Amino acid sequence: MNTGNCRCPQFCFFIEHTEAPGATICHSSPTAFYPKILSLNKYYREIFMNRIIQLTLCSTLVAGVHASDIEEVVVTAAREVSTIELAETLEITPDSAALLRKAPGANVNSNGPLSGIPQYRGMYGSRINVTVDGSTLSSGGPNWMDPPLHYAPAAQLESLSIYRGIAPVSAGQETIGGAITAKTWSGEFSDSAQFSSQGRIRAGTQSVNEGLLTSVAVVASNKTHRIKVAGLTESGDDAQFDRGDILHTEYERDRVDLGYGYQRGAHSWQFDLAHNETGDSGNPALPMDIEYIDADLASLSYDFKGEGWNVRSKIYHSEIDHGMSNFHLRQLMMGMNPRINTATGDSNGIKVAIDWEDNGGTWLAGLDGHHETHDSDITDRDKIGFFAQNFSGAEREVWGVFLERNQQLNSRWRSELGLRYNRVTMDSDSVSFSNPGNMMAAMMQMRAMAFNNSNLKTNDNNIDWVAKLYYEADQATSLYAGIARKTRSASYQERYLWMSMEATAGLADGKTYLGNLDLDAEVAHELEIGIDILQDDFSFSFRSFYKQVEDYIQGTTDDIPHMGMPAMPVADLKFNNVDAQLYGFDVEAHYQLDNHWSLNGIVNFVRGKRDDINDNLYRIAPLNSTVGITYQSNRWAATLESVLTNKQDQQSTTNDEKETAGHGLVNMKGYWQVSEKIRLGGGIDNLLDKQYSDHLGGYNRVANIDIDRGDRLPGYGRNVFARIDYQW
Ligand SMILES: [Cu+2]
Repeated sequence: MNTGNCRCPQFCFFIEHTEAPGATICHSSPTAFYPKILSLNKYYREIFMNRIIQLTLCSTLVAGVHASDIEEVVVTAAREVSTIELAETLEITPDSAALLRKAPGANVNSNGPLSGIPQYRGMYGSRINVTVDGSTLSSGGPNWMDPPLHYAPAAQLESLSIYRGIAPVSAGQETIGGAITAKTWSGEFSDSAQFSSQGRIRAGTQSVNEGLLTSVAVVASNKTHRIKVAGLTESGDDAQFDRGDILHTEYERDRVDLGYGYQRGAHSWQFDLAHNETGDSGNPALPMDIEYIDADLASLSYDFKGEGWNVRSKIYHSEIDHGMSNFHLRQLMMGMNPRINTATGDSNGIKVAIDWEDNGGTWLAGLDGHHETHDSDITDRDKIGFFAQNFSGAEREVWGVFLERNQQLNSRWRSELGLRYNRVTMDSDSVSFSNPGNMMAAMMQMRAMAFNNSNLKTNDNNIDWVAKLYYEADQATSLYAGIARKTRSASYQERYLWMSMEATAGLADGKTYLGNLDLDAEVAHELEIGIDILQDDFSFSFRSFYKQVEDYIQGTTDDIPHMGMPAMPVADLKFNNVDAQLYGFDVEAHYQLDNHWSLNGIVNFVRGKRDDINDNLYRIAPLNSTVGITYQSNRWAATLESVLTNKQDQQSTTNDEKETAGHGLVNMKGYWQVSEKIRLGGGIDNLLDKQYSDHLGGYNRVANIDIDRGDRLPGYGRNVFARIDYQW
């Protein structure tokens, strides 16, 4: 093996003393390790990443390294981040959130094919901080038909990472439920003044919904400039299951991206533009379907690498226009009015972080600001005079400052300490309602007036802190313990939903909700312990957590105004502060049987319940496991996978949640590396065409002879997929 001019002796030692195929280059800069390791097979990469923990400080101190690169390398090493490398996936799923099931503790609340909402250890939605290339995106739709990962199509990603357990305070502003970072593939600067090109072309198809995917990304770069052009088009028909079609799960999305990077000396700049057009796409678990989502995204970042200190900064902007209806895809339900909801969501943000090092470790200090504004208007196809302002100029602004310290206490002990302060300011414009000739109109107008006359502006001052300790017991074993306080202020839906609606950021429980101007911020205290074992042919990583949440925001039947009689409340639920706790564990293990055969497994368990009353939390993933056996040869590999999901009978009574039966699925997939540049991949999901329902998949809201309304939506039937990747 070529160990190049590696400056870190331990690293060279590792490379020289393993037979890791593909580990041919050791760069002088530790930042360059990361891309190179991708060429290793997964097993060796795991070992590699774990070994890096031993040279954490070594790599930190050897060269001026990017804070985030270090963080990524180091935390992966410590099993603090689960990273899914998209180049290694074989699926053609349009929904990046669905890929999260590969990471321990993670799952997805699925409301439609492009609308997956990440769930991590029982928390989801705005409780999880999602960034795409460092930008925080606020969904445009009040029901999160476009969750933040909607703007990170799987085919364009380089990696999707989720912080394991307690996220560092630097990972995002509000990380009470965790933090996810999606990274788009952007190519590399080269070493010479000559321009050369790199590219990734991917085409795929699948049988379950006649899904098609074409994605092209081309980069021209030299050592100073890097220009990227990328395009994506994907579509699918309604998906099938054992007994028929799942109406409406069709989708279509097109996207173009332009990027320009410039680096000179210690300075680097990156400017990115993206335009996303999502067309007719179903959301069978929600009351409406997507007609369009037009989004423009822009960001500019500037980084400086100094001697022993670095600066990273970014500004970003996004504008989202979204239209949906309850009649253009699905059949209008009897007795319902044909309604059109148009919504806009704009967000702006800034992030600045400085890191520097001293003898004992690194400091990271930062400032971030994020501002979002939302409008949502409802009109009627057949009635010109009908107009309801669901949200009007609903604003949410968060300013945060943080300080983080990573310290090597001695050869065995390492710590991470973090402190963050967030100030959350929210406000809303006045709302209006008109429905000429309708009996209820006067009452609605009175409620709009009462809302407008309320004090709509609120402030929260939130403090987060994190303390983690790692102990390396021996060469192969390390122990971990962490405690944290994390906060989250109410979303604009939870606060400003003045008219009773299902606009709940995708809860999909079929309930109408009212917002609450008096909501306090959620405060979670969490304790987490873990053990990581890493031997040459065996790795095992276990985490157990307990989280107590004060003022958890949950819909309850308290304080709902009624229409003259208590038996006639104006909404099913109103957002209120309650108390909750979540606890559980997740495990990831790998066993290399010999040079070719390996076993991989994940087990996830979480329990979520109310503390103030005897009830469970809503939409919590049941106990589940994924076990795969892989045969890996030089040019091809094949995996057979079993996914077992337990029943969920600890469901929320408050949300009238239905229990779900357990099920088992068998999947298989594989690839053939035809040449250095061409790879063919494919597989069959749900090989046995089993009929099942995912507890996180919601209930059918669409007229469909194959599925009753109100029944749990079935999972997709047998799906044969194939994909070709061309990379240079
Ligand atoms: Cu929508």
